Amino acid sequence: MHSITRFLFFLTLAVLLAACSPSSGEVEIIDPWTPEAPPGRMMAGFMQIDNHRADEIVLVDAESPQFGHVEIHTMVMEDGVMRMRRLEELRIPAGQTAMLEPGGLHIMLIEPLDDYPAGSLLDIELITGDGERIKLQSEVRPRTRPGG
Ligand SMILES: [Cu+2]
Repeated sequence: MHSITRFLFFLTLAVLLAACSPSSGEVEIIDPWTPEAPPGRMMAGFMQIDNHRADEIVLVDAESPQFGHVEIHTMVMEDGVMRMRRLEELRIPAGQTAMLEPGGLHIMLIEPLDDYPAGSLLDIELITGDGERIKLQSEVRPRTRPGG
């Protein structure tokens, strides 16, 4: 290759790689799921959130068209008992991961507007302090029985 051709080739390659790399600013939602709950009861949203951005993201709220009310919750120990608490801000530093899993952080899906048996898909939007909406679909899965 002529040097100018080679230069343009590598320049194009570099631009393509930059556009595809996770550092181009993606927030990745991995394996969002929700345990099945009795009809009418509130449900929980679990997932892994990877912040591939160069900046911290701050989640301040969440919404779902399938629930009357949605909150971000954490678990805290109070008088020797684990209790759920609403979290005003869920901060995920640049390059870091937040795990929302049973016994810890979760999205609390309150006031279901319908029944959502296993196999249902729940539309959830995570809302940042900047008003950005991160959309995801959480799959309702059968509750696994202890020991079963
Ligand atoms: Cu909760």
